[in-house]
Parts: sequence; C-alpha cells; structure tokens
Amino acid sequence: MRPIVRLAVMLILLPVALVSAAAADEAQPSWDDWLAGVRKEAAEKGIRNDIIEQTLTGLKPLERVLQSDRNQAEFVETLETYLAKRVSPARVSSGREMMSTYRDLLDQVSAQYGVQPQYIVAIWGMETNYGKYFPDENAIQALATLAYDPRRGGYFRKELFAALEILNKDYISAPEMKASWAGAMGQPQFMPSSYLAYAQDFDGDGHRDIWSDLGDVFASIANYLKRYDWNGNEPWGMEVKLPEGFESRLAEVGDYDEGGCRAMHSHSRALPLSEWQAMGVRDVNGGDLGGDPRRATLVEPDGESGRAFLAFENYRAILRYNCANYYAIAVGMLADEVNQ
Ligand SMILES: [Ca+2]
Repeated sequence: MRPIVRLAVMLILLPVALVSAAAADEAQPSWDDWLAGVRKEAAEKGIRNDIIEQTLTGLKPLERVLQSDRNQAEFVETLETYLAKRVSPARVSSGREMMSTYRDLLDQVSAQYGVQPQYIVAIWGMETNYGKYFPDENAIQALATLAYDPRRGGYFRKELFAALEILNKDYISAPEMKASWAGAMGQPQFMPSSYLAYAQDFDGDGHRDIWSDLGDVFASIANYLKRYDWNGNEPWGMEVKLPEGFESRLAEVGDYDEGGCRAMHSHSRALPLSEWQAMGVRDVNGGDLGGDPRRATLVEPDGESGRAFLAFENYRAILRYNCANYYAIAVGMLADEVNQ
C-alpha cells in the first residue's frame, strides 16, 4: 500500500512543486539519474551516439519552462474577446500581404496538397503571427524538463524521444530545433510526434525545415489538413442566423454522434444545408442557404445567446490541428478575411 499512498500525496503536492522539490521526493529520481535513463533508452531506440552526446550531455532542466507550465492563466474568454485578439485588423492586413507576397509558393503548395492558400495562411497566422513570433527555447531542453516533471511526464517523454528521432533522421540540426516552452516547434507549432507524422520537405533539400523554409512550412500545414481529409473545393463553414424559438427544434436534431475530438461533441448532428434552410436558418446577412445537399453541423460556442455557425467537414480537420471551437472558427474567419 505504501507506494500507492506516496503517489497520491505526490499528485496532490506536485502542481505547486518545482524541480528541486520534486527531486527531494524519494519516489522521484534525481535529474542526473533520470537523464541517464533517457540516454540508455535513446540508445536502445537507435538514436546515434553523436546526437545523444550533442543534446543530452550536461543537459539541465529549465526552471522557466516549469514556471510557464504552472502559470497558465485561465482567462474567462468569450468568442468575442478571442476573435478580437486572433482575428484583429492588423492580423487580417498582414495576412492579405502574405497572400500576395507568397502567391506563387502558396499556389504550388495548394495544387500539390489540395488545400486552399487562405487556410494555410490563416493557420500560419494563428500559430506564430506569420512567423513573426519565433519561440526559441531549445526543444530538447524544454521537452526534457516537462518529461522529468511528473505532472505530464509520460506525454512529454514520448515527445522527447520523437524530437531525438527528428535529429536522428537529420531533418533539422539540434541548434535549429527551437520550440515554445511547451515543445511546439517552428512556424506551424508542431509537437515532435506531429512533425514526424506530417512535416514535409517541399523543396527537396532533405530537411523538413518548418523553422525557416516557407515552402516546408506551408506544405507541412497543408499536409496536416490533407491527412484529415481536407476538401479543397469546400469552405470551412459559415456564420448563420437562427430563427426565433430555434432551440427546441435544435433539440430534435440531436447531438453530433460521429466521433471526433471533444470540441465536436458540442455540435448538433450533421444535416444537409437544405434541411437547415427548411428549418429557417439563414446566412449571417439573412440570405438563403439554398437547396445545397452538403451536410453541416451547428455549433453555438457561447451557447444560445452567442453567435451560431454551420460547420462543414473541413472544420473537423481544423479541429485536428487544435481541438477548440474558438480556434477553428477563428481560422475559418481569418481565412475568409485574408482571401478578400
Ligand atoms: Ca526542405
């Protein structure tokens, strides 16, 4: 029983404990012992010795990474406050500039992956403000710090080994592999496991350089969406107006029942646009939805007093990038804005 009791105490105490305090707990190995275990496992996984030496020898945890992890403020945000920050006039106008500056490259990527340029630009803008925000923590150091910390250690340990695998494949060099404090890398902010699954070498130079090569950045974002069944001939969705007393009818439609990440569970069942039209739903300007047979789910991210949206299949691919309705709506609206 004792180890279980000790674990329970640890789980209660650790949210406020820092590395030094955690190291003092006898259930937690010292940083050096822990790192020795990582080195051994890396070697067993086939990571080259020069990579292990270069990245893990003398590695120290980063206190500021843990501080950031502990200090994630919980803002009470509404869709309006979220959109005001993420789809600001400045971000829209930068996005239009990017659409025009990188037109040729975006068109090439778009043709190859079947994702319209405005969605690539919108995700790029949402993640790193079109590459102007450049997180510059050492990815291995940030990931190792969070992997050592018991709070979410299992998740980050897997990401740490994925990051070592990226270096082992020579997709990027260790000094170039910069990340946010939480380990999200480069201009599209991919976690290492997503990088291994989706990052692309668009210019064919042997590197998947999502930090500084824009072809690789755009292709990696597009590939991510494509892998989640993006349809290049369809939009993301649209804002709509609901008729008076609609909520009782919506209850008859029922909840979304086809899986997907947690943000989908607040959507209605998918219905053809023609059925939404028949129920009195109109576009945000009051115009007809028409007899379109495409299916869309209804989402009211702030409940029935807030704005309402119909989401097409592509919306679900955006949620795979970041499973939050505010995020997907902001990407969709920013894409619409930068495409004008
Ligand atoms: Ca490349």
